[in-house]
Amino acid sequence: MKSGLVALIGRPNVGKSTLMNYIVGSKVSIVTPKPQTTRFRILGVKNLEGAQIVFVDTPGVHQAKSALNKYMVEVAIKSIEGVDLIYLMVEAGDYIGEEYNFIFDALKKQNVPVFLVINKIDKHSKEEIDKTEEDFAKLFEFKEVFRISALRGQNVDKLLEKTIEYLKEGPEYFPRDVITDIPLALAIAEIIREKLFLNLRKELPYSSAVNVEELKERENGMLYVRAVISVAKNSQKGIVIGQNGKMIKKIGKDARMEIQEMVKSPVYLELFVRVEEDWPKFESKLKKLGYVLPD
Ligand SMILES: Nc1nc2c(ncn2[C@@H]2O[C@H](COP(=O)(O)OP(=O)(O)OP(=O)(O)O)[C@@H](O)[C@H]2O)c(=O)[nH]1
Ligand SMILES: [Mg+2]
Repeated sequence: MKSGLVALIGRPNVGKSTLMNYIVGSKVSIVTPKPQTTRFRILGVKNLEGAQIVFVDTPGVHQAKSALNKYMVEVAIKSIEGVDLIYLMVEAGDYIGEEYNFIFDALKKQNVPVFLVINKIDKHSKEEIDKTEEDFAKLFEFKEVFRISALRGQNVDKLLEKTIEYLKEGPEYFPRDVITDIPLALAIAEIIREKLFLNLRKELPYSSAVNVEELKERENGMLYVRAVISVAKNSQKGIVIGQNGKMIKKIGKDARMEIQEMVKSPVYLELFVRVEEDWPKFESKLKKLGYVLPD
């Protein structure tokens, strides 16, 4: 039996969560076209014959200013501590910004193999991909390099095969029927947050947090969910609710459909919008909204 932890790290939007979901075969981490979607460390378990790989999805590393952004980067950096293997994921054709100094410093501190995983090859030219590989290879000693499309699953089998080769003998960390470590309330809150990201524009997704405050199975088999969307400004509250409640209804419906699919029972979802003045700027408010560093 081989087992180990494999962390995915990289800039926002490169496709870390997409890759983890593809490998695990289930949507354990939310995905949107907007950068900075993931805010937590989320585990995804892949069971294979004779091996168990525990993937660690992380928030995108970026140049952070607000307390929320700093928290996200800290989660990412902290999440690679103690893992057995790291994938540095990049998008083909991406520029190498200053945040890479930070990423490479963190990688060097961990004395574990690092794979360069060049993603989104389905939408970039061979020249771009070659150039990306060449540029990154100058900056760090990667053990292996892969060119993949997480969206289409291209070359992911090869990546997995090599990953297993690098893992050591070890126990199963999770029972075979477990695919993630996040509790149901958080999984539901994340689905709602995904719908906020997909339906809202500009700074709104970045000013929203979601907390499930009540989760109860009713006698008729229906799951009752009460969730609070926290926004940073009074003016944002109106936008999230929308004219005649149109926006919040749409978000609620989108979320409810997906939650129902996940829990396989009817769901009654009640959404409330609360103003937590400028919450992304304050550490104390982050904690209150559940943004606590993993241990
Ligand atoms: N064309 C293409 N798009 C991809 C691929 N992988 C991911 N995407 C898209 O890229 C966007 C971002 O994907 P995510 O998986 O959320 O990226 P992430 O790295 O987890 O982003 P953060 O959580 O913000 O750090 C989504 O719209 C995905 O559908 C790929 O291989 N090809
Ligand atoms: Mg993500």
